[in-house]
Amino acid sequence: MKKILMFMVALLMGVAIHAQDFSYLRFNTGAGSEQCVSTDGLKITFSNGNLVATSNGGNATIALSAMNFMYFSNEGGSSQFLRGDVNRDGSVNVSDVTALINMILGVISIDQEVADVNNDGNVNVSDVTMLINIILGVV
Ligand SMILES: [Ca+2]
Ligand SMILES: [Ca+2]
Repeated sequence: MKKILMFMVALLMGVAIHAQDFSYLRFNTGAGSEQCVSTDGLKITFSNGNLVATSNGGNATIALSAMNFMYFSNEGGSSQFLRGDVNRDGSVNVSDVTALINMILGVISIDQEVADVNNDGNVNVSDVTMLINIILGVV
């Protein structure tokens, strides 16, 4: 019994050390949509159905209902964006609705990665609805 316990402790410590070898924790919230935070000072809490990750290298708030999976990686950046931040200015607000509508109307070119807010593979009015719900805090 004692041996099994020691083995489990060793296994848990092994996992902890392994996770610290990676620089980023990435969150996949659907096709092509990922956010990442640094593992430096990483702290994960849960509130109101959201996973809230804070670190010395950025923060992320992800609705658990939208989360596919999360994983440790040394890859940061590239596909890092806020869901609903259609104009990629770092915040989600009414200007993103304007940008999204302009993309749908063909006024500006579609940025598929950020414009497909509900991750169904298409950019259409349902993404506008989803974006407004995000801004209103419904989802
Ligand atoms: Ca924005
Ligand atoms: Ca869509």
